[in-house]
Amino acid sequence: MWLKTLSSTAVRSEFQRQSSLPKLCRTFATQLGEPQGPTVKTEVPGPRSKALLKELNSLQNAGSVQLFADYDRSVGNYLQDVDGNVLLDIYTQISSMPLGYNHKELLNVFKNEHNLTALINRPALGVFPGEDWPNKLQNVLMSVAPAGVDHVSTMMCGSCSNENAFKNIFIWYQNKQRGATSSFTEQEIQSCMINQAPGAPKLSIMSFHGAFHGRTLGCLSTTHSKYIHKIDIPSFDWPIAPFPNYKYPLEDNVRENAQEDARCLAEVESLIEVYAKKGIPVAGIIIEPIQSEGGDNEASPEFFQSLQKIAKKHGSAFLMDEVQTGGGPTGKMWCHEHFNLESAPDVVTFSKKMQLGGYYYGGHMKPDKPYRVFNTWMGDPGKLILLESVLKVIKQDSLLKNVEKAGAKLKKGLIQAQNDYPQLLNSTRGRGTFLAITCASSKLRDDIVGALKQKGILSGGCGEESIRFRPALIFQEKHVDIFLDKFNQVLKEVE
Ligand code: PSZ
Repeated sequence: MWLKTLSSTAVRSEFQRQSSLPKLCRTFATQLGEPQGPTVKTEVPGPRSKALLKELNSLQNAGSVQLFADYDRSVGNYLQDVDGNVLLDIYTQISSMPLGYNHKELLNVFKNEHNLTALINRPALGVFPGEDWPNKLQNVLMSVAPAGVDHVSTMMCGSCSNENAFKNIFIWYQNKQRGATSSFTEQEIQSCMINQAPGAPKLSIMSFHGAFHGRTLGCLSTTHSKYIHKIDIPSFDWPIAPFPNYKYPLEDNVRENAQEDARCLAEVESLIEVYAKKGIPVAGIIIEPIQSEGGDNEASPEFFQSLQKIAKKHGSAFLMDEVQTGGGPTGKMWCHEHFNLESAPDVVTFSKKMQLGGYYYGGHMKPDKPYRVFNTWMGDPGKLILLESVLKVIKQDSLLKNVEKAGAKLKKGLIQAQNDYPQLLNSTRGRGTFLAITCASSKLRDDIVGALKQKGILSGGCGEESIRFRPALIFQEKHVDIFLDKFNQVLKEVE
């Protein structure tokens, strides 16, 4: 009908040309192998990306968009953009693609009709789960659960997982206070409805400076990486402790860094006491095993061990946010497995590489009544089926070993680059391929990330001055070579 409104035949024939183009020319990733290396045909973003950006900007603020991708033609470690540029992707959709683009196993998942029905008939899992849901949770999510946690609740995204984990912690904390009487008082029931104590108690979640735990309203009170995430949004008065700020290389600064741990831990304990006195007790402590958005800040296993002890001593739940670190990029399924904790964290949240959000928790944290942690979808079986295949490939192809191997080579290359250009780079750090390097300034970091993109490498920044490495688990030594070659070209140029 709307075609009739196109008056000129020229416009009509252009429309027909464009609409037939993709059908005639389209080659899908299924027919393509992974490219040998990046190819850059235009500046990035190119003209087609820029035109689409204009279109999108008329509908929303699209200022964060870097380029438009052609997901039909992206393969493995390579993302193809709409201008035909092929980029080696070491950022992978903010660290959320475990097997890269269009992995064969994942393309096959929905060829199975049973799986397809799970995708189409998205259930409200809290009320009408499918017959195989308990079995899938057991065989997929619980098969990779961190040792010592035997429960799981699925959610939609990272923020949603932390948000609900906080609620779960508050419920647990209040039930502890009630002791044997698990029923609510009339006063609690009445007061919670008007946001007042005792039904809506003053409780807090302790977080760390530099942390990122999501942008939803509760999570945002524990996020402290960039002001733009927080400004104009009301926040809870919850305690914020210092996160260790280490000197590198670690092996040359053992004593100073141990002192730094002690300083931060003392502050944690003092803040717990201050907030207890203020009448806002710390019900839980949330921490990332490596602060990701905040700049890939690491803390030692000893720091985490002591922090867990402090949490236990004060009756606060210990929540590990593995949204970015989880799913294998550090060489273990969960980064906190590197820390040798004396017992499991009370709660571990996940999302990103795990395909769906959620949190693992110990049985002691299980809410006592239904409907207390609840929403419509409570996760997505379609994503769990994808995760099932992801985990199968991780095992079959020994991808955690691959991460260690590729990561070791990448780390060695970064250390070499920092030794070659000490005026530009320092503080190479991280585990597996979850690595970062600090640049001499914010501007230099942005220049390097920008120049890498023009050479066909899609990387990302974190913190003020760092470049972070977040390749897929299928990133191999040959990809490291390609990256290091381009990286060294860029360093020569910006020197
Ligand atoms: O700017 C943003 O909103 C970004 S950039 C990277 C993230 C978010 N990461 C998400 C994230 C995370 O890294 C950690 C440690 N915890 C929670 C989240 C929130 O996950 P999403 O974005 O899925 O809500």
